[in-house]
Amino acid sequence: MPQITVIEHLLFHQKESPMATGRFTRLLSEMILSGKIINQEVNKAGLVEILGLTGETNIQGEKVRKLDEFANQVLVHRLQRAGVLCALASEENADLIHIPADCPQGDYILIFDPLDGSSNIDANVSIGTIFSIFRRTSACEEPATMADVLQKGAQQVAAGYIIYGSSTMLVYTTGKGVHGFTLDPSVGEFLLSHPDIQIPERGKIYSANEGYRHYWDQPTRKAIDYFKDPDNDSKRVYRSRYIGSLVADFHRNLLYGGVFLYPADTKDSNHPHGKLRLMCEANPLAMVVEQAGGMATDGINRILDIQPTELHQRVPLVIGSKLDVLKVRELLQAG
Ligand code: AHM
Ligand code: MG
Repeated sequence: MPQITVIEHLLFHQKESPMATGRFTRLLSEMILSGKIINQEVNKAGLVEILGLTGETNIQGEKVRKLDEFANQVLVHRLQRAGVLCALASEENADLIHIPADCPQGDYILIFDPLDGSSNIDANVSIGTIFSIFRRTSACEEPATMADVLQKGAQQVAAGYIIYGSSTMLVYTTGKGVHGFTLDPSVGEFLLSHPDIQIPERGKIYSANEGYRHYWDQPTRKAIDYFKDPDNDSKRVYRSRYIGSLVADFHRNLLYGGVFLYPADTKDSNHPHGKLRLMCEANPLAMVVEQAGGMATDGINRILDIQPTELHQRVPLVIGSKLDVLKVRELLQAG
């Protein structure tokens, strides 16, 4: 396969993609550079005790930051100054992040989870950066408002993630299929390694935190039991795989086929709608999975059709192979 970088790939497909404007390419370039910088730090995570603990001052006299704070700062700093955004929103920040007055503005909005799954860092488990891109809806003269940001996922113009794993990959879509690029550390470029990813129509894997079974409602328990039942109508017992790092669980199921579920539970009073966030986790992965031929619902409704009412709203998530997501919906509707 010829070695095609992600930017070359975007430019090659310029004619088909309304997203391949210079401004979008600039936005993606900044995401890529930020991802490479974060990747470098993630790779050093195991050295934290040698190099200095978080909150302490390291040997260069600098404060050592937690990796998720570091990732957030890199993304905010670089993207605020890229000249293509009118606002950003991060899982780590309660409010919208505006563009400084001395920086040029654009009309894109970036919503992201800087380092999803970061509680797994110390165990050397794959983690990732998830991103979602919208265009503002109001006129460009005024500062962007929350109304510009609270758009349905169906309005996303691009979405994807960078996974920091055994290799580092960028997976993204602009609404014309899903493409995966693997970072070649020897040249520092993301090279096309997974063109036009398609998720199998039915998978062999289910992914859910079954430790919470006691806190699920009865229909949810029944839906999960389906995947373990040798007499189910698909006549297959699914494998259980749950890393507890959404990007890693999602990425595996995207490539191998399967369904990931994070339902509502009564374990945590903060989670009557599950734990995952609509805007920075569910929406971008829903766009990716649909573009790959899969589905994403809150159990019943399409994720991309949910009208957000607040930035950090949570949503139950059932995402993956089409027939598996449909089966969960059928079982939940049956009650
Ligand atoms: P985070 O954004 O604070 O890292 O939390 C989200 C993570 C997801 O990566 C993962 O799917 C989920 O939390 C795991 O939660 P649990 O430990 O409740 O199964
Ligand atoms: Mg997260």
